[in-house]
Amino acid sequence: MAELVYFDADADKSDIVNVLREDGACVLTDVIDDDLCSRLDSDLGPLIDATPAGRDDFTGRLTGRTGALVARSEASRELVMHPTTTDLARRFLEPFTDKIQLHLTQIINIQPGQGAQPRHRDRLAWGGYLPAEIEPQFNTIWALTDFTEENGATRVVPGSVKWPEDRRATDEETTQAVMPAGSVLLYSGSVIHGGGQNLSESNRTGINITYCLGWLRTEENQYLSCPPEIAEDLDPDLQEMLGYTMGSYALGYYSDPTTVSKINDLHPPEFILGRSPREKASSAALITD
Ligand SMILES: O=C(O)CCC(=O)C(=O)O
Ligand SMILES: [Fe+2]
Repeated sequence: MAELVYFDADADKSDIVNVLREDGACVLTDVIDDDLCSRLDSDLGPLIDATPAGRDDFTGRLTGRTGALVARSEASRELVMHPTTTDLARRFLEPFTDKIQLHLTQIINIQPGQGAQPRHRDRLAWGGYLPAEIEPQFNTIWALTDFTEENGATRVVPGSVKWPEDRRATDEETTQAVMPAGSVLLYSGSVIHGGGQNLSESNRTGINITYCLGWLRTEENQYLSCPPEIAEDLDPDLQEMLGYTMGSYALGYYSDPTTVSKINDLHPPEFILGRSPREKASSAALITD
């Protein structure tokens, strides 16, 4: 029978990363305290109530999905920048990138009666063009309610990261990320998984916060979900996670379409937030002479 590994929140990070590389998923229990859980509840409750259910069987016709959590919820910013998960995200993706970025923020509220989401690999968002050796993504689903077998705890196929692309998982090879509220499921972009079926009478609410390689296009367009007039008041580390810094010497500059600058027309993203870059990338990596 398939099983996930469970860690305490303060477990050794290299042990966690090793399990993620082998199994593609694991759970950290009791990572956030009751105070943050209740601030998340009060920020997100009205958003959950106002969100319509999904448009098809993949997003779930009885599943509410709500984005733009950085812009909409102060408490969510603490999850996005949680020191444990961001450190793990960096370590996990470090073989493939200098920088990571926020890929999406999404409340996933699975309502009673919702069937299981089709199993999938999140990396297919990039259409299958990425070579198998490149792991593009590090995902978290924070449990805002308890995640139980009955209410649709995320289904995961441990070890499927190493399978050929066309191998399909059986139910015996699939387990569920059963965990108490305040815990977090960590999983890669390559592991087969999906939302569970909700046979209970209450909602299963998770907060999906995912990170990807700094040089890829993100699922949630962070510049539109968190535009400069909101981003300018955020912590610089969070601004960077949203993509408001250069991704490398060449990636991510802009020009102001209303004027041609007399000093330098190619601006780093920080310029629109009213500040200068904290560091300057070197052109050395580009040069082949
Ligand atoms: O809600 C869940 O447990 C997983 C959702 C998921 O995998 C997705 O929407 O891509
Ligand atoms: Fe997914």
